[in-house]
Amino acid sequence: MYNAKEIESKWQKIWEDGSFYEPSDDFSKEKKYILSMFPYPSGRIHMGHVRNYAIGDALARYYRKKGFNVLHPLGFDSFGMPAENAAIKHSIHPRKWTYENIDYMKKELYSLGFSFSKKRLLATSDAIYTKFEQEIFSKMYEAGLIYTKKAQVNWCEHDKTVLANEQVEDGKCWRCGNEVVQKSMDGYYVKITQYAQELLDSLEELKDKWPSQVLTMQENWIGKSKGCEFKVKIKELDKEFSVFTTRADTIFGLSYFALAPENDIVKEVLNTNLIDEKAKEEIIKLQNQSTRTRQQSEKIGINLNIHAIHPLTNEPLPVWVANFVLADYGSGAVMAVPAHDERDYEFASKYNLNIKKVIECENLPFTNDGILINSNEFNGLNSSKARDEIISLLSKKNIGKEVINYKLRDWGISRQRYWGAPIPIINCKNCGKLLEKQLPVLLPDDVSITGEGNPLEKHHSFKKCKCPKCNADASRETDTMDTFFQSSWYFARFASNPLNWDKCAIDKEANYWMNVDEYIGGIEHAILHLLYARFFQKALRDLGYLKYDEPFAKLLTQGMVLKDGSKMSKSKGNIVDPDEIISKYGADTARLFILFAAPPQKELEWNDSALEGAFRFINRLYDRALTLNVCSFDDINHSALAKEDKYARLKVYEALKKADDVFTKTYAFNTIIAACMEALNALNNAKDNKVLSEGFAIILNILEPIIPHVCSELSKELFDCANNKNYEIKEEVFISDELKLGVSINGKNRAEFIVAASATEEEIIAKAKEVGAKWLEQKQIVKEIYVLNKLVNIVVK
Ligand code: ANZ
Ligand code: ZN
Repeated sequence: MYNAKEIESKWQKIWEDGSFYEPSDDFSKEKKYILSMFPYPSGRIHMGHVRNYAIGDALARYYRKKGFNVLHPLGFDSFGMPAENAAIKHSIHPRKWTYENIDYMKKELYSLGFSFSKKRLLATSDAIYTKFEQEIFSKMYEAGLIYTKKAQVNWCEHDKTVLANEQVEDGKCWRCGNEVVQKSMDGYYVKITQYAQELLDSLEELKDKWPSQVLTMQENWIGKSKGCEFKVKIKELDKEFSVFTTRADTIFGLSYFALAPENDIVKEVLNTNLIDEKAKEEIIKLQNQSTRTRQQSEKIGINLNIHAIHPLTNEPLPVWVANFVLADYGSGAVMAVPAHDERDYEFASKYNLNIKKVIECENLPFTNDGILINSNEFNGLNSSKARDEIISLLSKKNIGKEVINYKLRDWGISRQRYWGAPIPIINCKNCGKLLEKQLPVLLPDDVSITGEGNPLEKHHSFKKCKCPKCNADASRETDTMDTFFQSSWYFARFASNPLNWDKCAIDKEANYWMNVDEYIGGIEHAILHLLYARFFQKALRDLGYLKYDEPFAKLLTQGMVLKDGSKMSKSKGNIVDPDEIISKYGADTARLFILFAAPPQKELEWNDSALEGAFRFINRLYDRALTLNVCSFDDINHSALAKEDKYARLKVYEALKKADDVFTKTYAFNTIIAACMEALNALNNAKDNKVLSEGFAIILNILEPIIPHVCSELSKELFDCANNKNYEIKEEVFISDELKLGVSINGKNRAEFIVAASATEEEIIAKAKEVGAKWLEQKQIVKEIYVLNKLVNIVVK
């Protein structure tokens, strides 16, 4: 009887003791670097993890079997907020919480038989990881790739703390319910915008290797737009401001200007009597809202009671402040053309502003390109031509110029929290900001985490230090880094020899292993993580750490695991715990179910009966295998076999043929599993011992990456070997005694027919004409061509 527990713990021990899953340092071998995104140590693994790692493990085991040198590491993305939340809620130290979770999850993952390298296991909160992360930070800082600037953060006045976006609920603090305000604070920024164009250009390299949807998301996030920036003068103040537009062709439809609440002109107006107190209060309220809140609420505006001069018609136009204008895009000011822009239209309708049609159209707003009307000398031009001409007119007049804008913003990495990698900077009142010389700068353990303020700020000694330059009393930076900083280079760290991990951030061996050949993870990381990692790769290349331009050669985004139609989550109470599945059915059943239930890219609906089906299949495979009378099968005489045996072989080799395609291209593991099931059914009717032995050897070989324990066990039992050889396709299996051929007339497929494989060409053509007689009536045959083993092509007049 199949005993999953016994078999699985036996094989896990064999694999572990034999260090089977450590990559070799024979760099002459062809390599495959298979990486599933590393988990956050939240406490227990969930079905999403099982799916993610079952896919990666199947690929890793497949390539090992094919003779590749395989790197398949695992780590933990172990800094971040949940550890601090646990500290606040359960008064447990974040470090303790994190490392206990890691220990537990490690056990869970190993109990699934995943073939991770043990020597490369890392947690990003390890001191040694922090040390080299701070080194990378320092190199970037020196290269000008990291800088500081003032920026808006969410601030709770009651808790005296900065809040992450997800800690702001309906504009209120998640802990105390106080209204959240925007506060300007110094922060550290990574100059990812310096690489905007390259990040866009090299998406080309990833075409057909990454899901196209992800490429589009990256492209939109970078958001390149070509447009025009021009200046306008204000009538009532001796001031001007710039606007950015991608639609210079609609300039004659301009009917008002809209400014971001942060625009300098708005601040200027707040100091005058041009608007009343009530209007001023409303503006300040807008300024205190986060960009997110502003964008989620309806369009709101306040008339500033000033006018700006249209650059071509000299008409004075009203200037408003509006919540939909972004402070940090373009110049934080919009030339509003309500007839041809949705947002402007909504806004103008609400506040009764002028709407002027300047592109030929039926209904407003009309936002496409078209033919210009009501636009003086530009009437009749199409939009694209008009844009060029209007931009060149504006630049001739010295009012404007062509500019390229990116939506991509520099990446703010300062977090005012404890459980993160400290930013290695010292602030000296004489010398300014200086890099720490002694790395790593580690977190003190004796902190009290209450949710109020930044624990590092309040610590008795962490801040105290001497300036490395003038030796004056100085203070250590208390910001820690965004956890995305850690996940932006872990893959390069894995690629370095662990024996060098205490010597450098990334060693030379990394260039052998990089890039990641197969990267597997959730679609939720389609934008930020992948973009930051791509940026890091390029920056690390320019800093001399690595050679390649792109970190992930291929990307597979796995679908979600659902139950009753919605994502499995604790809050919905629809979690299925992998541990329970493993203890009831075993790891192989869990792996088989998850890879069989749906193609990996698609959503997977949980199904208890399919899980039991997977278990039954393994049982059948096991029971049947042990009844075999195994013999050597090198010399099967195919043509002498009985019909059932031939058919069984055909099914076995069909599965084998499909396997390469599945593991290297389509990842449709469900289809290869189905093919093995079919083959196994066919083998039920087979009688020949050689055929049966061969069939089981091949099926166990194909399925080993998916259900490794039971396949290893049976291979050992039956064949006394690891059964990891490469079975060759035997063409004779596919040649049947009969041929199925097509008849095509003037290139159109018309019919099919069957002839004996021994038939001559003449006989075949004669038969084809007979079958195709209906289409040959009253036609003259010009040509007859027999395409070997495929079809007869008849050309008629
Ligand atoms: C006039 C106009 C007319 C516009 C029209 C669009 C349609 P993309 O293409 O996404 O880059 N814009 C400029 N700065 C902005 C800001 N800080 N906040 C919000 N919107 C801003 O968007 C460029 C367009 O977005 C610009 O072109 C501008 O509106 C608006 F029929 O100018 B347009
Ligand atoms: Zn100093």
